[in-house]
Amino acid sequence: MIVENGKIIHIGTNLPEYDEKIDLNGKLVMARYVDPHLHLDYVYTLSELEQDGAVSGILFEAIELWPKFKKTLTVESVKRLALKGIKDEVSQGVQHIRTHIDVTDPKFTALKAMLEMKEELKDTVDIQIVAFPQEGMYMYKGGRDLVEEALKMGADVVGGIPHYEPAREFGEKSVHDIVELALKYDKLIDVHCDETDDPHSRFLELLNAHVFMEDYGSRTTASHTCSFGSADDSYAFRMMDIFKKSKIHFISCPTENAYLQGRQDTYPKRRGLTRVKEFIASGINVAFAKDSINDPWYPMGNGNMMNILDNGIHLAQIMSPEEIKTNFDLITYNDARCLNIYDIYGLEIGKQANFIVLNEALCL
Ligand code: 17E
Ligand code: FE2
Repeated sequence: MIVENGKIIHIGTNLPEYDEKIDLNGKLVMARYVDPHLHLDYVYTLSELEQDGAVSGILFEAIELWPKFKKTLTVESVKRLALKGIKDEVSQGVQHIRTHIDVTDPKFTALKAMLEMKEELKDTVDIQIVAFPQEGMYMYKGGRDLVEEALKMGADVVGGIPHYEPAREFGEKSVHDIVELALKYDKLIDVHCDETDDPHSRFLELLNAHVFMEDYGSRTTASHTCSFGSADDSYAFRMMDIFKKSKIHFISCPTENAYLQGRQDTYPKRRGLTRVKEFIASGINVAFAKDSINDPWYPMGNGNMMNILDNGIHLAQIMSPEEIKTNFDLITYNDARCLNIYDIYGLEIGKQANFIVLNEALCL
């Protein structure tokens, strides 16, 4: 590979002589890891803020606990803990992070911290910020307007959490708001969508229909979509036809949702995963993400994307010889598509010369 001015200009075996040569001794050069969904304002808050996390392990309990944590945050504390999380990830090969930052806070403490960090760390890691209303656009008074303000302050992506709104109608209203705000401010969309086992939670259907009609699917991601894993097959396959048409992206957080979902099932217990295998088979873009490191939702975690991939391919049952060939894409190329950075990303001529080198050679 020949690199010039930060770009890959040549790939092959018969390369011309060049000024500086680095021999990697047969090690494996890989496209950089991408973590497309991480809550950097939450990382390490569980241990460091000395509060209790969700005892039940149920998502909604953790959301109810969060305001107690949030009250104690300062710009400095968010930056200190987020930096720990970023170091965990960057030291293990992650060079792009999309982070959901809670903006249901009229002081925007976490957002201010993250906007500063994005700028300060821009030579080390690329950070996309989602304006995420953790406590809801309507469940939290004025939540929708706080999202709009966060976009004006510099957030890159519109977030939402329709399944947490107090009634279906308000969840639907929030989906309309999300798309309208994205169009108004020319932002990407990434929604915490149907993060529940309830098969009647169908905000994904509305989000997808909306972005399909606006021709905005390739700039939209639906995160979690756990309930789609509980949906009836005839409904699911009909929906997948329309996902394909809209070009919407999906992000699954396999370790997080395996931990959080299925909690009110006795047996059989659901795995909390969306239909990763079927999305791949249907040509719908799906990527894996971490979601949490040591927060009220999830006590464990580190920045190792290979751990996410390992767990994810087990839970999604994607290990046939054909599937294994594209498994790495779930923490690299597919994630870059969600982030809309495909024009600069990847081991190809003309792309940014950022990549990782693994010690082990790959045996296929
Ligand atoms: N917030 C949320 O709504 N869902 C999650 N899985 C996390 C935060 C980690
Ligand atoms: Fe999340």
